[in-house]
Amino acid sequence: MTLLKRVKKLPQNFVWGGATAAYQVEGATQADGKGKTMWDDYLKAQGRFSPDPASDFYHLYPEDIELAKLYGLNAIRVSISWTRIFPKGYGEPNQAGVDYYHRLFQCCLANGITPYVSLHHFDSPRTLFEDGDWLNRKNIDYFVAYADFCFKEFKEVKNWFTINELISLAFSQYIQGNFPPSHHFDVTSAIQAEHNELLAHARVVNLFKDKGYAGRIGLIHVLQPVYPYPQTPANQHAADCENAFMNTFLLDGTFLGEYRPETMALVNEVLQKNDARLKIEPGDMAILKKAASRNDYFGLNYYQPSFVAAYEGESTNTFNGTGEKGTSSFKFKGVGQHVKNPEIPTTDWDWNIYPKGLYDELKWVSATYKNCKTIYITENGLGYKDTYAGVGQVIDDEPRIDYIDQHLAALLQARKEGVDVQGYFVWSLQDQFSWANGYNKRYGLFYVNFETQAREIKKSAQWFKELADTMNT
Ligand code: BGP
Repeated sequence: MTLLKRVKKLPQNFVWGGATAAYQVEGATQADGKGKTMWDDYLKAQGRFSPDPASDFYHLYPEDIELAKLYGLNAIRVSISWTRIFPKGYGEPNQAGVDYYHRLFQCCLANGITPYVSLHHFDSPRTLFEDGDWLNRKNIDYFVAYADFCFKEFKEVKNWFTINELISLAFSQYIQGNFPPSHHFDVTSAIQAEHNELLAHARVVNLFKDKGYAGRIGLIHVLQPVYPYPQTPANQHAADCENAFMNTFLLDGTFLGEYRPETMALVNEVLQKNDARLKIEPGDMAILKKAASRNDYFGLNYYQPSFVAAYEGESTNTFNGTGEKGTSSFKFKGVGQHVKNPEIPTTDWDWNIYPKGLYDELKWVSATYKNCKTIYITENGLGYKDTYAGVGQVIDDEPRIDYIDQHLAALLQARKEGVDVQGYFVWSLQDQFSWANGYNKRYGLFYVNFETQAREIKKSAQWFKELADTMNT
């Protein structure tokens, strides 16, 4: 049966969304009292690219929301930039920032687009970052206060996410080194940041429920399945270690409120081999436990799996930030090294294209974590060098259509087998810069001409509209 026919079987309230993140789309990084994030000076010092004007969503959001509506979407993922609300991360709120988000949410609702809102998407306040970011437990108190403020203030929002992709943040900051503060294989900081962010999430969920705020709340993890390649007992063990460190530790903490002994055996092996430690303070696990059954849903981001072989040498990595195939490498002492599976196609940024990984993760999560009932795919999409075709010309992005088509088919298969997936957000709504790759890695359904800020339609947007229309007729 074709995808179109299968999509027709989805419930009318299935969520078709486009995803964004504040810092990646808004621009206006110094406007209207906004405080600095950990990125502003870092990007400048590294001479990477300017976060201004990005996709100028700060001013052009009405246009983007109208496009979303025209092309059949009924939802959008946005994040609130903490430093638009609290320029230092705490203290007095900045009214201009508060007003901006009211305007944005009201514009969404007026267009029949439901906002799904994250409180933290990689853009920690600069002041708090300098004090240790998530490694400093005081950061958690400030985050809880900021969340409480948002819940009280933005009554028009009914769907919340606390933090986006805890692992990507910790991993990029402290293992891979391509997010500030650019540490390499600082395993103690990575695992501690994971735990502290889980704690922050759990405290916010508990507050949301204890205070009886209206609406739903959850968090977002990116799941990157890990497969041994080739299949040998040693490579299987390497895959198990990486899976525990990257995925299971966080899912256990989120949905069980405990780190299972079998998970910790593998995580501890990784820690020991890297002379690393995790500090759990008295009372932490009770907070996680209380929150574990209180998540209303789970936001699952999926892009790619890793293929892994055992590796005991020193840790090293190179990062493909340019889109030149074959320039990335990753070797993590005592965990494993990433290898190329010749049967699996890759993107120009060396990301494996493997839709079955999404199916596998959906099945695994729903079978393993009974508290994880409702799932939204909150990000999925293809980073691609789209070719501009001129003003008013539709951009041909067939590979993106293929990518989304295959991943939706995996989602539908998992749904058919009983996994409760209630929505799909394509990453991304419009083109936006990529944190570690800049402006040439595009994901949008809508093309952004970064010179003029004009929007152009891509074929994938037309294709997405056909899907949405099919469902609604
Ligand atoms: C996710 C992030 C997004 C986005 C996406 C694509 O990890 O939540 O913000 O950036 O990945 O990643 P990249 O831009 O590195 O290709």
